[in-house]
Amino acid sequence: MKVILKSFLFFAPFLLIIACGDSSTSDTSTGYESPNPPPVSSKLSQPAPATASNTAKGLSAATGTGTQVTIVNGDPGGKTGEYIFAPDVLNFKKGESVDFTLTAESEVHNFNIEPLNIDTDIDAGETLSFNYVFDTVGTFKFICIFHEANGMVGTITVTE
Ligand SMILES: [Cu+2]
Repeated sequence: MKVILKSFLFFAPFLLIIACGDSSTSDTSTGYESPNPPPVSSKLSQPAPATASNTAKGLSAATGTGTQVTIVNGDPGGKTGEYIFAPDVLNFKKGESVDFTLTAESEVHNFNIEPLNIDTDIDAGETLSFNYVFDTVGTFKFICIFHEANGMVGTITVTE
């Protein structure tokens, strides 16, 4: 009796291997992997289709109701043909809620207003958006930290 049990235990792993081998050759090679990945990928893809542009990391999502400002982060490989913010001069009223939409042309760019703690990178070809309410009156310089020396600077003026 013990010998039979022992031999069954010895052969059991082989039987499993054979069973797995049979079904994996009749299926595609991903047959055993497929039950898990789909839920993961569908979770990841959920936030993306919500809007055409993604929210910049660490900033508030665009409201869709504030002042809409679209800025192109230009570069020599893009339509603008130069390192530039287009537009580079913006004027707002104190308390104004602004939805920014930033598009990087052919390089990685950045949008930084240091005193307001606004700092986000924008990957090449990517569009990011965020909302910001300007509560402080003043003149604020915005820059691309990568291309400030190349002239990627702009000015936001907030008045009463
Ligand atoms: Cu740049």
